[in-house]
Amino acid sequence: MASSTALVYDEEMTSYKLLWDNAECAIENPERISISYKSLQHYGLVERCLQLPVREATEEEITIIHSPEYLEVVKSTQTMDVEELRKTSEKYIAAFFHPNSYRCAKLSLGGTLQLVDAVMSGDVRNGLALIRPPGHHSQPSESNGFCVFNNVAVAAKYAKTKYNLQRILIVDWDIHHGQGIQNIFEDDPSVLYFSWHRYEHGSFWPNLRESDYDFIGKGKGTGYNINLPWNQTGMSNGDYIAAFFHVLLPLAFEFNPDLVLVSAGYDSGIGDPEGCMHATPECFSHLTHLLMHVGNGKLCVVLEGGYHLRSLAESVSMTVKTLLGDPLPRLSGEMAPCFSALESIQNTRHVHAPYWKCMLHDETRLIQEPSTKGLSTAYPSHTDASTVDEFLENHMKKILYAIPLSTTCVLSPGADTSRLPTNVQVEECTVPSEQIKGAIRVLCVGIGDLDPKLSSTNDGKTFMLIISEDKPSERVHSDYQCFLQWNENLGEGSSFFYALFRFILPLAYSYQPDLIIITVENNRSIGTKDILLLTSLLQGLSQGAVLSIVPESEPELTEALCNVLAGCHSTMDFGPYKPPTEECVHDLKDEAVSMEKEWKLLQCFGGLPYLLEESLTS
Ligand code: X5A
Ligand code: ZN
Repeated sequence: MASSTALVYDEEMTSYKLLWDNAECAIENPERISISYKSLQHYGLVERCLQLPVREATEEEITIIHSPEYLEVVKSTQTMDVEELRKTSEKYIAAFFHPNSYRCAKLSLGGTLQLVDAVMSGDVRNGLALIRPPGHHSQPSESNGFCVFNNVAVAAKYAKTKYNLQRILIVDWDIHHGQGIQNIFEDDPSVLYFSWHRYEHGSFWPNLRESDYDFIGKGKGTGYNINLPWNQTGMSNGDYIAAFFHVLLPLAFEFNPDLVLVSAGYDSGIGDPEGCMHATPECFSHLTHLLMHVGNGKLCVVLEGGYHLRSLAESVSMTVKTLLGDPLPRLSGEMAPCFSALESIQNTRHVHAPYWKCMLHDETRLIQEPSTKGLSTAYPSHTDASTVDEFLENHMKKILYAIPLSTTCVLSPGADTSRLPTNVQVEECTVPSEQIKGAIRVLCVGIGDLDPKLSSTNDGKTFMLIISEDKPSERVHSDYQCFLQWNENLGEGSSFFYALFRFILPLAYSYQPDLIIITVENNRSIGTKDILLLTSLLQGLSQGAVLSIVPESEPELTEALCNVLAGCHSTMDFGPYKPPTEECVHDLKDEAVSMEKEWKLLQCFGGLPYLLEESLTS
């Protein structure tokens, strides 16, 4: 199994630029990728990646999506003078051509296809293409929004044909709606397209009615186009992570793609003059980490927008660092979605509920009159770019402290160690780790029947989450304790996704532990793969500090867990999707509703969030 990460970059893609005055287009400049590449060098990430050369996409590849007539137009720009270039550019919306545009667009697309080939052939596990021009706005016969060829859309069709793939997931975290990708795949159920975007009820570019949450695809593709419009600026880490937990991830795991492509625009990050959002660079580590678990880990991250140079460069670096398997920095900021984000999430969930088994038993209500409707979103026009530079300078220092991490496996004397990964240290006694003593907040996840009184404290220093077949008869009510009833006979691996994404992870991210202890009892009620997935995802919290305690009677689980803890992922096939039962969903909802005031990422359950109920009664 390939363990490496590919990086696609070529300086030649800096060889085109805007040749006349145009404030709208000026932000898409060559420095975007050269400075990002410098940042990757600065963090020592370039040499850790497999560096892939770019190549020109062939005409045949370009015309997988684009019309021959449009290809001829783009080709003809090579020999134009500035006046002709300007005239041609004006035929399209927010587009500009340079004599080198055609060459760079071919390299940009070719580079994307190189990445797809490296991932699909198994040469690498995942990778990032640092390219320009971007692609997601481009239409079959139109340049749009700085995009010439639709890199990700071509890549999806190319991969489907060449590798005979059944399903591809495209995650578009750029802050603009990738209307090009939406148009191309709107009636295609083999490509699930997810996009969040600044929308403000249609007042933000590209101002399309069909970017709203209720555009869900057409014909056979109905239900396979997921729009999550942001109706306010200033969305932060808590909003993005809530969108992943409550919208994207449950659907992505049900969809079970063979390949994940990310239209990775970093204009959704802090300081960006287009997005005006507040997500900090490490947020992209977490988004990346979560997506690394979808399908079989085949993940291609392809640059789209991103116009604040420092923010872009830091976010790109955090993405690559995560692709390489480094421990994640803690996600900063308040782990609570804002009210407007909750409304958007709820509406998107509502319109998709009829099409997805994982939402079969959800009670979702449509919010017809979002609180932001008719309001002009008054945001401080632009946060000063240099203020953001300063902020990022400090912020990155704070989050990038190095924690030397290794994995230790403690076994009873004489136990068989031959099947453990070689980078795991084996010890024969219990280690009262310094990390445990020093930890401020410990999340204990007990799988199987456990006596909650054993480890229960109510001082906030420990949180006890028990996943077992039966609810305990005697129950202590506490903000730091909860029970999740989950039954083995519901089958291995399938329906547990629901509990994982909609409950366990939101809770864990809200609590923000420094250390996670997972204990597995003999009478566990969830499957081996469930435990592995849970462990791997929880590693994204607590900078990777996870301690697992497994009964000696489970050598296979021990071996597999050691692999996960040591960062040697293996592909996990969960088999056909089985939806959660109605009982489980209702049970989980009750639990979530009782805890959402304290652990705010749990909001988004069922009906109206408590905030609204409060505002209605007052
Ligand atoms: C790729 C991308 C944005 C175009 C904005 C035009 N394009 N106002 O981020
Ligand atoms: Zn964008």
